[in-house]
Amino acid sequence: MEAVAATKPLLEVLNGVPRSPPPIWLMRQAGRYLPEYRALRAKARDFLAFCTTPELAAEATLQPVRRFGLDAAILFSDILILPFVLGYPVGFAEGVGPRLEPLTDRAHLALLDPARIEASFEPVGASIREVHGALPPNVALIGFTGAPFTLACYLIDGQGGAFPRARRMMREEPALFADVIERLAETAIPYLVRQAEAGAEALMLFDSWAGLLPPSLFERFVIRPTAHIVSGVKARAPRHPMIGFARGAGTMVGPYATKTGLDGVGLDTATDLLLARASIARRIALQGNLDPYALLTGGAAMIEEARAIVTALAGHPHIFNLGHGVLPETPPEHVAALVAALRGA
Ligand code: 1CP
Repeated sequence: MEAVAATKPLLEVLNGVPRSPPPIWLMRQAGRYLPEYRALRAKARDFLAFCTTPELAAEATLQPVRRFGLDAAILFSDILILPFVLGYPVGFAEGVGPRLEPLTDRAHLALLDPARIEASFEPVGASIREVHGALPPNVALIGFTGAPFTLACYLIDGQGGAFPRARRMMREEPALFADVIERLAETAIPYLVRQAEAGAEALMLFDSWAGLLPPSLFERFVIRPTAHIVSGVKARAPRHPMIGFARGAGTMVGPYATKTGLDGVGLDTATDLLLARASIARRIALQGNLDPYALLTGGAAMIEEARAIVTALAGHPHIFNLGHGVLPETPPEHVAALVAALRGA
């Protein structure tokens, strides 16, 4: 596998070296708030077709990098593309979100077929290769998937929300729930390794609903499977840094960073940076955590909040980001102003 160049600012920080100003990218940096995205999106039949057509996915990935000069591109895809690649019935309702057949039993579990990765990975690989070839030399490409717990939530409930079915299953049918988590962890490993082989230079796990769990279950369904994925990926792609984002981790963010082997940890909007910094080893990069609503509103208050984040993490390896994704109503000019202010322009 091609060695990862450590000269890109994002990769340097993930190797534990602080940089000033910090590298910048934004979760959901591609999307509906960009007019060029809306124009591109209109060319695809539906969201799944958009994600699995390499020319379209590659172009959507590159748009925000081109417009704002960000330090990272994140593959345009979705966390639910992993179950889709495994053969699970996954759909997206236009303008609403994911709609899946709710996973209720072992017959559904069998629809997450590890043998399918080999044959079905290719549109993802082709998108990554296309982006990799077109990126400016200082910009790193991030590949990703959903972490097992968050994917289990969408699979078991069939859609976003408060995930009552998943939260009952983990207590009422613990063996089935544990097997779902295990299957998702086992398949995330080759899915991420293949992304690395295709040209992704850093790998990220989104655990957007981790904050639903009490500490003992967070340990079991977030930390343990994440640690398993990290060691499995690193056995085959040891030079590819990994970032985890366990939204809502709260006081579990320290154990999440320490026990998983991750190289970087995403912090959500509610995280106190000084507390997080005190509980996380200096070698682990911290990513975050501007409130997406500060970006939506823009102006002097946004710049002030962004600078306070940079100050709080000065001297620690820091990747500037939001605490959650860009909101669709965000004026693109606010992103340009944020990047300019952070780069000292
Ligand atoms: O109509 C459209 O254009 C579809 C909207 C959309 C987009 C733009 C969805 C459906 N997914 C995406 C892209 C996406 N999703 C990316 C692309 C790269 C980028 O960041 O620029 C990424 C990284 C994701 C990850 C994702 N999907 C997460 C984790 C991050 C987070 O926001 O917490 C989650 C939870 C999803 C599920 C999902 N997919 C789409 C929607 C609307 C949702 C959330 C639905 C819900 O919970 O109700």
